[in-house]
Amino acid sequence: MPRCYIGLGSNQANPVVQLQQALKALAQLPASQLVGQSSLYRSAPMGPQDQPDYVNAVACLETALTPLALLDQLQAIEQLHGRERKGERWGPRTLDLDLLLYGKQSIDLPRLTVPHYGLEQRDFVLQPLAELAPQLVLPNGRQITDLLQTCASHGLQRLDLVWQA
Ligand code: A4P
Ligand code: MG
Repeated sequence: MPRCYIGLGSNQANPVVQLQQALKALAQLPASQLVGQSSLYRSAPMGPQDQPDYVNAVACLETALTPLALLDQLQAIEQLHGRERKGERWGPRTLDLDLLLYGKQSIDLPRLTVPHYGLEQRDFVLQPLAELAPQLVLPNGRQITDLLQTCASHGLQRLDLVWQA
């Protein structure tokens, strides 16, 4: 089964609890197995600055779901968490689940771009990914650890908290 990486983010309604519940939901997805999760990280907001800090993490799934079926499942979990799409780019959210990587595939569909478009520029994605899979190489041949050294910093701070599915 392909190995997939999911980015989790929240900056509203108790972000740590949001991510904890999302991890449990990911562990219960059909035809899938949760095989890893990074630490939780606090980060300053990218985009509008008049919003709370985020908590971010990355989870790793092995799944027999197709990429679009997995996206459907991720969006259903977001909806269960009261996510409202208000249209403000990079605005605050209770829960954001991004499909970062799906095996070694590159996907370019109207609803789904993989690798996720922001992956290479975001330390709050790259750092937890590097923690989970330091040897990871993107479909374009770039190494996670190399990208991490050149991307902008959002003052990432690893939280000393245990979270479990
Ligand atoms: N979509 C296409 N590709 C994907 C993919 N790989 N994974 C489509 C998930 N969705 C994908 O998503 C919009 C559409 O993208 C979906 O309908 C799906 O079909 P969305 O979740 O409604 O949009 P969004 O997340 O509000 O927009 P955007 O621009 O993707 O937001 P980002 O990039 O996720 O940024 N600061 C910190 N520190 N930490 C954060 O986590 N997050 C954001 C949101 C802003 N600032 C942040 C953080
Ligand atoms: Mg998103």
